[in-house]
Amino acid sequence: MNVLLLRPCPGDERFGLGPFFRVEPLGLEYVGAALRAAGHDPVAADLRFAPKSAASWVRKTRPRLVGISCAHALEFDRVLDTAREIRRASPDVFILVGGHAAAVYPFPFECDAVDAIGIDDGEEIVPMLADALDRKEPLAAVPGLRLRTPGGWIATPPLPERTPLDRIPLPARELVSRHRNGYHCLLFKPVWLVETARGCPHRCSFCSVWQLYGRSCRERSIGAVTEDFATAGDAIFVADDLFWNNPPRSLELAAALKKRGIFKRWLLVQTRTDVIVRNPDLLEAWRPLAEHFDIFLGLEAATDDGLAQLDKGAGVGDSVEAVRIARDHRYGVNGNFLVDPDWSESDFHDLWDFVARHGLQRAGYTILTPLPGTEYFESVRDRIIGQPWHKFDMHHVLWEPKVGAKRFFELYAETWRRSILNTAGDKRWTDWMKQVRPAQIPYLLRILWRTQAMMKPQAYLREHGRTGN
Ligand code: B12
Repeated sequence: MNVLLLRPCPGDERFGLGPFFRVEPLGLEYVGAALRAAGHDPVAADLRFAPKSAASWVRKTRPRLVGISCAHALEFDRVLDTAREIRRASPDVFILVGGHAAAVYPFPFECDAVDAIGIDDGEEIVPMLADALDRKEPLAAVPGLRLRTPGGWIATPPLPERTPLDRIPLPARELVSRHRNGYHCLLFKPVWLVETARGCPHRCSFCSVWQLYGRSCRERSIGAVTEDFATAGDAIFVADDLFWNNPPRSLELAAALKKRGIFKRWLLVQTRTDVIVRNPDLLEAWRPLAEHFDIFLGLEAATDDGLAQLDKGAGVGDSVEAVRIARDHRYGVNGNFLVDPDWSESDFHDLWDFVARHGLQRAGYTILTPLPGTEYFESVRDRIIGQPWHKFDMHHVLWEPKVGAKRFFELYAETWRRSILNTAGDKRWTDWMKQVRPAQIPYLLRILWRTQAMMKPQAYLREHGRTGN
């Protein structure tokens, strides 16, 4: 069966660094590999690149099934627009929506433009759905779906067990290879996205990952990951929710990669502070695998109370020590703090002091946002009625901040001004220019130009007042 897999354009990317971290749709590549293994014929299109019209892809590929991916809640409206466009172009095609945000919170998609929503990983359910459509079998027997029926939306039975990641050992990267040069993370281009494990055992209140996967963690085999690293390019973003979660396995993986002669220009991984504090040997084992090695750390808060309120399960002592260990091992440390709309002025001052004291100018700041699929979302439901989905990007506030919108955005912009990205701060335009090759200057200028908006309270206030897209 011809199957069209679509990665839609996310829409509003006015804030944040989304456009500068454009990575391949790895989930669709695994789904595509699974469809191929089942004898189907998938085509994948990344609508962030031309041709951007979903309808033109439908006309070109004549699919019986279209799968649309939705990783982020901020994309809900765009995904629905894409589904409607396909419905108009080809009323009989079966339209399936899936991906993290759709699986964890499928309800916005329960409408006529969509036929089913995948509420689990796609490697098993998408080929089973394609088979059932092919054989005209009842779709209610296909597991892991919310399904539109003449009597309304129903849930099909769950998968008997979580899909083992080695069921599909390697993604079908060739499905989007025409876009490879468009995939980049800041100045690293092209970039490959690689997954070695999925899930997280912790229970941070703002995160929807553990809630979808029931705090489970699945790993790919060392052989599959080594092969993936060996065949991917020299700049890799590791998609794992929690890198180094299983220390013995991580050491084994580092040894296998070293044995295979793998050395990359750039690696980026995401992990927790307490994982680093408990396992400095892991940082030592992994560091020789890349020339530049960045760690993205969820620092989240500047006080133990702040961390406890987020159910982080680690303290600021861990943050400080993790940063020290990572720096000692020559890792680039990029952290993120969460700024709560319910903060008072003193909370901002605590954050600024912490950042200055520990030299954390490379950190970023996002607004604590109730993402659908979290208990936090359920607990503030009444405060966010009517908020458009594009505002769930962690750069908007969804209710009136405690100190008032105007003051909140002044303080938030002031927070960003303390970051390395502030070209009026310690690191000037000219200092940035000196660090890059001449050909990279126009792109760097675009990044810096865009990030300056994050330091202007008026820019946020304008957004705060907007209701439409
Ligand atoms: C890579 C990534 C990014 C990248 C790239 C995204 C992009 N725009 O290209 C970057 C760094 C830019 C990014 C940014 C952000 N991200 Co992000 N990101 C991820 C991450 C870590 C990995 C996704 C991935 O590729 N996983 C590996 C693949 C193999 O898995 P998968 O995509 O889930 O695919 C499987 C299933 O979902 C399913 N599936 C996928 N597609 C389809 C389609 C169909 C039809 C079906 C049936 C099934 C299906 O099958 C696949 C195979 O099993 C996820 C974490 C996660 N666990 O999802 C967060 C995550 C999706 N991001 C998140 C967030 C919050 C953000 C930001 C808002 C963060 C911020 N601070 O600004 C920004 C938004 C950027 C923007 N404007 O778009 C949240 C989303 C929560 C939510 N409910 O909305 C997540 C879940 C992280 C978290 N712990 O909370 N992100």
